[in-house]
Amino acid sequence: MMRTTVIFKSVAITLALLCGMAASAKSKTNYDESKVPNYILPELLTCNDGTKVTTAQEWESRRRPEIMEFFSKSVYGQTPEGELKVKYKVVAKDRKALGGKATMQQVMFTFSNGKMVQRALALVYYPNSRKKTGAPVFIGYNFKGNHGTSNDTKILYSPYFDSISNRKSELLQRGVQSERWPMEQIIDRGYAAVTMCYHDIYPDREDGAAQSLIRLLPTTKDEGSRWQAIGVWAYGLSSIADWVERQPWANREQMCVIGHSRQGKAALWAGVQDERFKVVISNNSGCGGAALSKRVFGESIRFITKRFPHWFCKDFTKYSEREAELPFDQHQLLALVAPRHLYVASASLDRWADPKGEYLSAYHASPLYKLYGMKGLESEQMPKIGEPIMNDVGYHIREGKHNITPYDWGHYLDFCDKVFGYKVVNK
Ligand code: GTR
Repeated sequence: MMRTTVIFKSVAITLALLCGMAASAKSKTNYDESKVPNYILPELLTCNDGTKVTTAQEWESRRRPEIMEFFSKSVYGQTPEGELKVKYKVVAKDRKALGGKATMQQVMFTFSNGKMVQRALALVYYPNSRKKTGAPVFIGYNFKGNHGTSNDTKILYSPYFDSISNRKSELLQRGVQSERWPMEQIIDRGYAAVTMCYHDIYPDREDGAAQSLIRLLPTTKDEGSRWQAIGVWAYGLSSIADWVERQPWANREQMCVIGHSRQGKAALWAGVQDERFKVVISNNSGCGGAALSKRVFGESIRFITKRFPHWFCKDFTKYSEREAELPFDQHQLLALVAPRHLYVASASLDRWADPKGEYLSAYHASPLYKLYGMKGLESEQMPKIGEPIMNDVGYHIREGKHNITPYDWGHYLDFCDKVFGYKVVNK
């Protein structure tokens, strides 16, 4: 009896070890181009029933809704209908910011559904030079609080950081990510910028929902397609646009949404859903953002849904280690931006985000731009570092690590100047 147990146990241990080895081999991140599976990308211009799309009108009425449905039911989750009441309060203003070139404002957003409220603080800079004509505006989140974007002590702590200040004082560091929001560079080029800490909208933690805007909005019955953090962050970006478009200093026809990395994923999803964003910019957004999932290079669906279970809707996990079964891929998400302008950027050392997958995704979205008589990316070959492409779809790859830098911003500013027809100023 004992012997049998031992044999049984050792078989079980061997089996467990083998399974463990298989699982870890399976889950090993692929950084080898020769190991990219032979994937077939889902068709952009063929409807689910096989009908081919040949006109922009057919795309808008038939194919676009099919792709939209997939991303909202199986990737990011459904954005609920219904609007929240929002009160805006200017809590600080400096008409002579950045040496007099800009006006700085800090605006408290108080979202309410009549029962609960959520506060989020926007940091705004607009150029005094374009006060009369209205400036084009970048809208995007920051990671470390508004105070993390600048050394200026007039900039208040974002509400989320106020709430945790006793616990993690290192998060209260001022200016830690100032190079990610180079306000002076943006202002010198005649642009406005509005940023907010993404934790104010949905704290980026597994249990963040309880402190997020999600509490205030109705949820969909189907649990699998219920929205989570990326969906809510996207909603927050549109809420910022609701305020910006009413500001006299803003050109409401020139709102651009921008995001780095996880915020790039949210910026894409916001840009797809909200047509007021005329330029949509994804900086190093990687898996679940611009990069093609079917290449399974760098970060995978398995990793991202395990490590960040609060980002995508639950149904997205169905494709964990089953990328080949995805009926859609991220090039179709990018195509949903057309005919508005799209810019995708990568960094050479950012293999986790799969630069080639980000490029190819924008390339494979380009037939849609052609359908609209516009010019997307024309070559399957990635451009070299330092050779940005500025067609109706823009792309560049920067030397270096996962980040958003003044170099990246320089290209975004050039692209937007081209899209909006501005003469390049103060470059
Ligand atoms: C990583 C994550 C990526 C990306 C990145 C970031 O840990 O795996 O998908 O979003 O974080 O946001 O910097």
